[in-house]
Amino acid sequence: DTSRILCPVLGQRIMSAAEAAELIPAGANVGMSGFTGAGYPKAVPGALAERIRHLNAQPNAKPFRINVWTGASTAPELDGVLAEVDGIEMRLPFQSDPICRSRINNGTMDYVDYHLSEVSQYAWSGFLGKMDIALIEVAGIREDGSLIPSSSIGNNKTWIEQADKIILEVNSKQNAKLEGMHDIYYGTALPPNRKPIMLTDPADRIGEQYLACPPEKVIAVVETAAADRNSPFKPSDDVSKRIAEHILDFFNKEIELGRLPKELLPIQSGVGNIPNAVLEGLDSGPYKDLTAFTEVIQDGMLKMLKSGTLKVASATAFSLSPDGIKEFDDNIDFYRDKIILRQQDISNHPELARRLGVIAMNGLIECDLYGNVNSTHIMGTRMMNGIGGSGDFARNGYLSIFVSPSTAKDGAISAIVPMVSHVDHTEHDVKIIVTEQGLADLRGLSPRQRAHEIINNCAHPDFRPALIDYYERALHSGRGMHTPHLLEEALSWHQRYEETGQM
Ligand code: 0RQ
Repeated sequence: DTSRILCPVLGQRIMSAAEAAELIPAGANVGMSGFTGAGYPKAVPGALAERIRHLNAQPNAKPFRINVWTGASTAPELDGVLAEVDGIEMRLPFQSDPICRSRINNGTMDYVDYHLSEVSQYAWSGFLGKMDIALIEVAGIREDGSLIPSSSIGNNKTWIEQADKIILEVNSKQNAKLEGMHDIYYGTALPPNRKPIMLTDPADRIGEQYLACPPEKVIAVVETAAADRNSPFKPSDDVSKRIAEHILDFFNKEIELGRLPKELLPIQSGVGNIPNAVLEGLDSGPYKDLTAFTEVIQDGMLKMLKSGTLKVASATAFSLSPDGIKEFDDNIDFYRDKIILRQQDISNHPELARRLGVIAMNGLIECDLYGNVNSTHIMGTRMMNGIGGSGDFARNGYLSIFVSPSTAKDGAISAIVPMVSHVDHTEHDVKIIVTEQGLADLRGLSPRQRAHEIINNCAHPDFRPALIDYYERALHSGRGMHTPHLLEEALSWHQRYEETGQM
C-alpha cells in the first residue's frame, strides 16, 4: 500500500529496511523517533542490528557501533535489538530497556541522561556533535513532502532539521486519522533571539499540523505495518490505591483552602501503576473539565476524556496498553480534538510548565529525610531508566508531587533513607512526598521540620524507629543543625543492603 506516500520524489526512494540500514555508517550519530514505546522506527533498527551482528562476526572486525539519540524510551525492536548486538556506543536521553540497562550498568554502553525538554536545544547548540542521520517513523508523506507525524513527536522536528540525511519509515498500522492531532511549533530559536512562547492554555494550538522535511535530505523511505509496543499496565494494587487516596484528599483540602481551583491545574502524570491509579481516582471523584499538560497519554487519560473528567490533554506521545489502543482506534473521532501532540521541547517546556502552573506527579526510587529525591539510581551506582521529564515538571510546576511505595523488594529496602545515594530532584524542588503510609507536605518547612513530616507520614513502620534514631543522633552530634547528618553513617543503609540484601 503506497497510498501513504503521496510525494512523487520520495516515492522513488522506497527501499527495503536492509537496503536502508546499509546507508548508516559506523560511528554515526543517529537521531531516532520514539517516545515511551510510541512512534519508534520498527524495521530499520532490526535490519541494522542484523548487519552489525554479521559485520562484527568477521575475523578482526573493528566493532561497528552507532550513537542513538531518541525522544525517550523505545521498544525491544529498537533499543533491545541494537543493545543485544552491542551496536550502541552512546545512548541519550532516556531508556527503559532491560538489555540497554544491563549494558549501561556493566560499562559496555555510555549513557547520557538529560532533561527531556533540553535535548533539542543541546543538539541545536552543537553541544552533542553533528547529527548524521535522522531515522523517523511517520504516519504518511504528503504530496508536498511534508510529513504526517505518528503516535509520538518527541525530538523529531529537531532531528529532521539537524540531520544531514533522513530515513523515513512510513507505518501504515498507525491510524490515518492521527492527521491533524499534532501541533509542531516552528518559533523556537537559540538565545539571544528567543521570543515568548504564546501558549496560555493546554488546548492552545500554536504551530503546524505537519513536520516540514526537505525532500533532498531523504535518502530512503521504508514501508512498515507494525503496531507500537503497547505494553499492558499492571492493574492498580492496594498500595497504589492508597497513594491515590492520599493525593485526592490533598487536592480536596487545597480546593477548600482556596489554593487550587475546583478544576485543579493542568496535570502532568508519569507512566506506571501509581500514576494510573491516581488518574482512576480522579475519574471516580467529583472532578469535571480538568486539563492535562503532560508528556504521555496513558489509558487513564483516555478514560478521563471519555467521562468528561478531562476536557483536553496536551502531550508528546501516547503510551497505551493493547486495550487502550483499541479504545483509541475505535473512537478516534471522539478523541481527535481533545488530544494535542507537541514536540517534547514544547510539551515539557519550563516556561510553559511555570506559566500554566502544572501539578507534577512522578515516581521516586528513594527520598531522604530532607526531601531530596533520587529517581534514577539503584544504590547510588546502577541506572534504572533516567530522569525523563520529571525534572522539567518538578522544578517548574506549581506543585511537585513524588510518589512511591514506602518499601521496595518485599520490604528489604526503605524508600525513605537518611541520605539519598543520588540526587535528581533537590529539596528546593520537591513539594510533596506520598507513600501508601501517607502524605508529607513540605511547603514552607525547614529541613528539620521536613524530617519530622517525612518520617511520621511516609516512612514504613518497620524503618521508622531507625530513621528517628539516626535523626536524633544527628541532632545531638554537635555538627551543623540546618541539615543534621552523621556523615559516617549517611549511606550505611545502602552499604548494608549491598552486603546483606537488607537495609
Ligand atoms: O523493580 O519491578 O524489578 O521489582 O524499581 O518501581 O515501584 O514499580 O514504580 O514503575 O513507577 O518506577 C522512579 C523507576 C519508579 C520511575 C521509577 C524498583 C522496584 C521495581 C520500579 P522490579 P515501581 P515505577 C514521566 C516522568 C523517572 C522518569 C520519570 C522512573 C522498579 O517512575 O523511571 O519520572 N522515573 N519520568 O522494585 C531498589 C529502591 C527502589 C527499587 C523502586 N529504593 N531500591 N529498587 N525500585 N525503588 C514519564 C517519562 O519520562 C517518560
